[in-house]
Amino acid sequence: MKTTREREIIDVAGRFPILAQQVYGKRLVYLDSAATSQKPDSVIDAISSYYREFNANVRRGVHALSYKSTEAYEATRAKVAAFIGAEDPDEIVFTRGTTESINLVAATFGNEVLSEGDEILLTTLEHHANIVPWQMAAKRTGARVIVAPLTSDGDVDLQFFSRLLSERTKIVAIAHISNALGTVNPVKKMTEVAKRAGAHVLIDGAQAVHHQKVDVQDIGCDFYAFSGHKMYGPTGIGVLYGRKELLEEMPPYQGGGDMIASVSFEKTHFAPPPQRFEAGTPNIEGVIGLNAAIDFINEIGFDAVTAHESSLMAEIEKVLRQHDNVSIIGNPKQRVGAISFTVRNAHPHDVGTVLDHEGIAVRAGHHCAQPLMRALDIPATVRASFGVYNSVDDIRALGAALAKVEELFG
Ligand code: C6P
Repeated sequence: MKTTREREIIDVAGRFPILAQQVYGKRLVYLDSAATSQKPDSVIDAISSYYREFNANVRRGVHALSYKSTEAYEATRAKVAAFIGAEDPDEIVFTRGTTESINLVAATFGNEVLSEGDEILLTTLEHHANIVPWQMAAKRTGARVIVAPLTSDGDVDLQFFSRLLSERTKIVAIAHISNALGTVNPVKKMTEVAKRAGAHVLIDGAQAVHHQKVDVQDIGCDFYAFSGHKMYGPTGIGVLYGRKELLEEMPPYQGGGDMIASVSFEKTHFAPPPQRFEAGTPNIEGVIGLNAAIDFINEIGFDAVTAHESSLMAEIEKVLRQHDNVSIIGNPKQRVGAISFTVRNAHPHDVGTVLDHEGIAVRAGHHCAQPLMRALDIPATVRASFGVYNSVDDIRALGAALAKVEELFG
């Protein structure tokens, strides 16, 4: 017998047309949402109706279609602000994704505040997108990157983190949730201690905004970055939240159309934020799709999302523990959305391939977190990650397929 909640979520799964297919003659079980989520019909339809009904450039035209697209574009900014608890829609900058959001901050704010001898504090579990832009900023400015280690359970060592903070720390950049281990960082607490030390804080929320309610004002961070495609929205659209007074002081990231107040060959005056950071024709269809993705999440509600996903996490931990040859990587205090494991005698890529032939999509590799893999002393893991459309049946299918993996590599 299925519980009411399971039935509800199965209904949600029906809104994702891609999930109705079979692969290799098996029911598709999609457990790779941390790489990119699937898209509900409402997101697909919103993008389609934009192109069918009101495709026009934004903020430029003096015609009906352009008014309509501009209105939809700016309405999404307000919707995103409400979604993450920002005070003002002008604190929302549309980017290509988390990677571009972090690069924007590192290249503009980073250049302004960092100088020789300053420090940028990261943690061991960061995605490359929250490492490389800071290394580049450090190289430009003479600052250096320092790293807070993890405990043996895969949590950030908070005492060590606090000890690394000093008057030299200008920027702290931390993941809200690890894409590789699912570790949830206590970002509010970490922000509080970082701020007390005088640092500015950026949070990489790529794996968080769709799993739990995020309130940037409650967290107290200066910047918060995330991607549309991991939260049931389209690829190529992302968000940078920045506190207004900081965005106002920051120089532009790219120059071009629509980010200026006036241009002459002698001098250009830049537009105020957020336009200052949105040079060129933006990803309008992406913004329209993101709007529909937020509606989709709000319709389900975070209470239902977190209840469903924590029951999936409990089930997957139980199922993985039933396999003697499977080792779960890390045992963090709170794990959300993703879990990594290895199988004795089998390379993660081989495990991924066998699972694929059973219809199960997972990610195998270093998950763009090579320093984390090095710290864990493993080359790679198999990662199962999920979204609202997954069910306990999906987890059981993974368990049955793992039995085949063990048989093959036992
Ligand atoms: N992680 C994964 O399979 P983009 O590519 O810009 O949308 O997101 C980058 C990024 C930044 N931070 C975290 C914590 C992430 O998980 C990701 C993307 C995917 O884990 C693709 S590598």
